[in-house]
Amino acid sequence: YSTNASSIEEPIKPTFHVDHTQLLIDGKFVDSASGKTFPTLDPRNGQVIAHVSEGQHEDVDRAVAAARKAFDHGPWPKMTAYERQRILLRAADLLEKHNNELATLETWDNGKPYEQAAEIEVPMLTRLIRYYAGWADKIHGLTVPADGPHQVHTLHEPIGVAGQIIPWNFPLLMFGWKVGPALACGNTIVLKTSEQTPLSALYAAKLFHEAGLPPGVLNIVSGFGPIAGAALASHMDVDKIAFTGSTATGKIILELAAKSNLKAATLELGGKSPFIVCEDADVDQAVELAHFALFFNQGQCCCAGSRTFVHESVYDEFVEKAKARALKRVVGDPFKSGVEQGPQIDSKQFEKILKYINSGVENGATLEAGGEKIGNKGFYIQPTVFSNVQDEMLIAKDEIFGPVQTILKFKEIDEVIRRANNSRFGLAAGIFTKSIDTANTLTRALRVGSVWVNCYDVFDATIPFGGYKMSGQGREKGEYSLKNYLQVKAVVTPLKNPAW
Ligand code: TXE
Repeated sequence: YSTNASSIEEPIKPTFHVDHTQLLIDGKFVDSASGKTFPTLDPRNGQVIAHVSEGQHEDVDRAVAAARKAFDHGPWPKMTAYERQRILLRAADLLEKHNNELATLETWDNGKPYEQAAEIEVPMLTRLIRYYAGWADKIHGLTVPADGPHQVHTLHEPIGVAGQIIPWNFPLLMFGWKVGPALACGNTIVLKTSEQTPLSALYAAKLFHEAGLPPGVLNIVSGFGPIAGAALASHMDVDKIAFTGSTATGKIILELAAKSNLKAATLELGGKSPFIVCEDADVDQAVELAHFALFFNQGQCCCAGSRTFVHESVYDEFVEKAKARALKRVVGDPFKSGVEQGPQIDSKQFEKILKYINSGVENGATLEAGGEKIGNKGFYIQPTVFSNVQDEMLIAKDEIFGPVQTILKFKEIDEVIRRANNSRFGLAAGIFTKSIDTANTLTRALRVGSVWVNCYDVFDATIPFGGYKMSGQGREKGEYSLKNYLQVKAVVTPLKNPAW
């Protein structure tokens, strides 16, 4: 790997003052009922960025009560769709205006390259909010041609109070994927951020209020999963819960939803996505794309292309070039221009990844590049490449969620279909081929929610995203996500004169 060691030893200090650290309830920043706070840490050196109010049961109750009131008494769900749309468009304008502040918070709290946050992720959030603003006045029901003398139509109504729990890998984008469709449909929200990255969503939510969002419509509770998250998922006054995170926690969420009030649930969970390089592939391009598919965002992507299947005819060349590319990856302070990879989010993830790397070595995979931590400060890990990986190794089965590429060899298309599908996950897949027939065959055979052919991680606001199998339930983004936040009411009236 290529690194600027001094940039890791002496992190750049952001010239930005963190102002919003309290809970956002009923349109106001407030302390938690207990007065407790928790530190949010800079992954570059483990130092405290800010102390953030810690929401617990009582705070979740307060936030849900505010959201309930804002839903039941309005004005939000009762406004015209056009008024809601205008507020969302104004919010998007403010997100755009404060692009760099949002990106600074994102990089500081999460460790991702600033250029990635400022040039890709915050603009994607803005675009996404505009996309959902566009939907606000295009949500409508159907006229139904029922048998008998009845006039039948459906109303598409907001579900009510939506509980939303998000992870730390894309704090702002996950915030957008959740609040965009929920607000467009007229719901009110209590959103719990991840305890690792509470800062950027507080700032973004403040901008929504500046844009004219009425109090109580969007409440943000920072806090820990088993306390604040569990209180939200099991709350009797929450009508819907949306979750992104690990498969293990997803199971808990579903259980809490069922045991409380059977609230509707959508889940976006882990993955172990295959990236399949066929024999006709341009190896240089395939190497670059496979590298991006795995290493993007420090490897902390639910849809990371984390099983790189390469056809035997190009395998050796691919491994050599993948290794060379990983060795060239620029690791360093994410605030520094040109840096491709920053630190992992925290010590827990850092240790987990190093353990998987050890298991790969112990199980006999060939360590081609990396394998070690970098420096003594923060949570930096060398871009790591394993070849000769076998399907039954842990590194080929579990979600590592770090910069560790595992390269497997295949011979036949039928064989790679079987092996790619032999996973409890089914989130995404990449296919790299020049043959339309191979692409079509693989596209239809793979049991996953997204297939990227000769591309990867294309995350336009319009494209639905979600998992098969244990990668989740439901779809986010695009028109499909509206369904998560709408009830359908059938209205039947007798026809006085059926002849007409
Ligand atoms: O996830 P958790 P963690 C995967 C990835 C990673 C692993 C663990 O493999 O290594 O999960 O990460 C909240 N009730 N992904 O521990 O626990 C928590 O506060 C209610 C994949 O960070 O799933 C946070 O807000 N909520 C993933 C959110 O759940 C609970 C992104 C996610 O945390 C809770 C992140 C509980 N009992 C990790 N326990 C993806 N799909 O993109 C925790 N939470």
